Amino acid sequence: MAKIWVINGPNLNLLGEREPQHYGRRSLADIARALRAKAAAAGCELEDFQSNAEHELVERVQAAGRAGVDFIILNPAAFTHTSVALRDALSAVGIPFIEVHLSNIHARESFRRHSYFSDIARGVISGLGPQVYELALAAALHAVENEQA
Ligand code: CA2
Repeated sequence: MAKIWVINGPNLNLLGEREPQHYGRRSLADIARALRAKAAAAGCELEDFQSNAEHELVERVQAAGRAGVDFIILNPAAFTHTSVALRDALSAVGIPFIEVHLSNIHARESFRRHSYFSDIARGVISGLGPQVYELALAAALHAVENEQA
C-alpha cells in the first residue's frame, strides 16, 4: 500500500483559531481527517504530522526515508523562507513532494516570496486555503498510481 505523509511546520497547529483571513477556518485536525479518508478510499495510507521545531521536522523527513514513504505533502510554514536544514533533508531522502501554502505567498510581504523548497518540489500550490491540501493529495495519488513499479 502506497504511503503519503503530510508534514506541517510551525504555528499551523493554530489553524482555525486565528487569522482566518489568511489561513481559513478549518483546524488542522479537520483537514487531516478529510485527507486520511480520501487517501484510504484510494487505497493509500496517509499520516499527518505537525511540529513547531525545525529539528523535529528534519527528523520526520529522515523517518519518511526509512519508512519507504512514496510521497510527501509539505507545508513548511515559516521555515519555507529560512530552512536550509529542512531543504537538505528533503534532498537527502529524495522523496517527491508537493509544497503547499494556504495563503498566496506572492501576494503578501516580500520576504515570503522566496522559498527554499520550490525548486526541488514536484509542484507548488499556494493561496487557495485548505483546498491546497486536497489538490496536492489528488496530484500525489495520481503520481503514486502512475509511478509505482
Ligand atoms: O500560507 C501558508 O500556508 C504559510 O506556509 C503559513 C505560514 C507562513 O509563515 C508562510 O509564509 C505561508 C504561517 C503559518 C502560521 O499559521 C497560523 C495559523 C493560524 C493562526 C496563526 C498562524
